[in-house]
Amino acid sequence: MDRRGFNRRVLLGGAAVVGGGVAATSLSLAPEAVSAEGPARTAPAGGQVKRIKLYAERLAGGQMGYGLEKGKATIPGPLIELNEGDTLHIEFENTMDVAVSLHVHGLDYEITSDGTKLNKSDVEPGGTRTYTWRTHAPGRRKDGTWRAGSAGYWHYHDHVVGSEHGTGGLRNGLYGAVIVRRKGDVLPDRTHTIVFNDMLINNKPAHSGPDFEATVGDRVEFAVITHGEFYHTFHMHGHRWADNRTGMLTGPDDPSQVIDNKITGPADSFGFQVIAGEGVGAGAWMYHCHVQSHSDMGMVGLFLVKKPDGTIPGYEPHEHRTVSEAESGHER
Ligand SMILES: [Cu+2]
Repeated sequence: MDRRGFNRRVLLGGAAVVGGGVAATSLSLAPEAVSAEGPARTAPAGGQVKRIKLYAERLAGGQMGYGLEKGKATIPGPLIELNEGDTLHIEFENTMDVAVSLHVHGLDYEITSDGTKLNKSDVEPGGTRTYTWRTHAPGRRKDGTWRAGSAGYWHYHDHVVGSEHGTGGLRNGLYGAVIVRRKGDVLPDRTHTIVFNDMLINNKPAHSGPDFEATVGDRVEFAVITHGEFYHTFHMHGHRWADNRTGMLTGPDDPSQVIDNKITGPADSFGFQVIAGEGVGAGAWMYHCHVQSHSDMGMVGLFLVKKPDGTIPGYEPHEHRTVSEAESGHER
């Protein structure tokens, strides 16, 4: 089923009538006004045991990546999505000529899945190891205090290449996003991972994106991670989000601040969803680090929001900039 088509409602003036009531619309204000109405798909309860294979591989130019299949490693590595209560067994194979590991933030794991030399949980060249990550829903402890659930925008990375902290592995591209959802969390149409890694984004050359495509009305999720030596400020043009766990307001009384710029330092991660072009229409919307010298040095990419006919007003791709990130988006 084309879920994007299902979720996308482009209303050409006039209020929509949904379920017998008049939809809350500012929809008729502009010809391209959009809404994310219609039943949003939501995350189910967790509790499943899932298994994947993951490979660490050398890539061209001295880079390294994680991949779900041999020969298909990417930077960032594959997006891993879980629901609170799920357990994930990762059969991890090291195809490289140096030891490597898998270390995750935010999830539950025993010390044997730490992914460090300290705990002898790394993987020698040619070796395999199963890492197990667990997640849990929030709940009350016996002592009456509240235990947070696992839901959030997290990430995984190598912890042994180059140094006992994986400094070389991180620099070379051994990182990826993990999203743990809570039952009822709204699911996006597509997810993109953006990693500010030193002065690069997703280890791409400066001034070369990555760019991400969407059509007006798509519900697009971004998982934003930072690695390396510097702090950055993530800014996206024309779109905003809530500074909370999901990046979305839970209702009119949600006190979360709505922002379009967020400071982020090494190993931080956050995420949010936007309705592409909501209230602003199609366009080549920049996202970039807002530390001025960093943006000037090329920490910038484009959120290419197309009209339903596929065009982007006012946008002419530069020769050096190709729309190439569709394949890295995690489509539902
Ligand atoms: Cu920066």
